[in-house]
Amino acid sequence: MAQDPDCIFCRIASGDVPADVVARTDRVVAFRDLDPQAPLHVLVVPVDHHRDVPALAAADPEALAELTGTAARVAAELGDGQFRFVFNTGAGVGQSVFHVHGHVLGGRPMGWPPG
Ligand code: IU
Repeated sequence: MAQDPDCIFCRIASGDVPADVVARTDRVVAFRDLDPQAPLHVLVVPVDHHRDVPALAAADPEALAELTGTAARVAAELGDGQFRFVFNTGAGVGQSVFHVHGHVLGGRPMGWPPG
């Protein structure tokens, strides 16, 4: 499905719902997370609707590559270029919005393993 009218990230990507957009290409949009967990916390999403990162990789690998490049560009332009890139995949590990989104996190030291 290209767009799901009931999906909040489809609506942000189309501009229907406002967000603090920091980067945009034809295929992907990056916007600041509403509940930031680090000084830099941006979500990078494809414009088209895919429920999670494996689905995006299978359907449109070029969009996944562009999403990754956009994450790196945002981290370089808004931070120091170092970033943690997280795709929660499944409700059991914390995915709450089922439109694939990569969390770009940076600007503070981070522990490992993640909680
Ligand atoms: P998760 O990996 O699916 O749990 O991440 C969803 C994120 O989307 C979470 O960090 C929310 O704060 C964020 N978010 C947002 O930035 N804007 C929104 O309108 C909604 C969620 I809904």
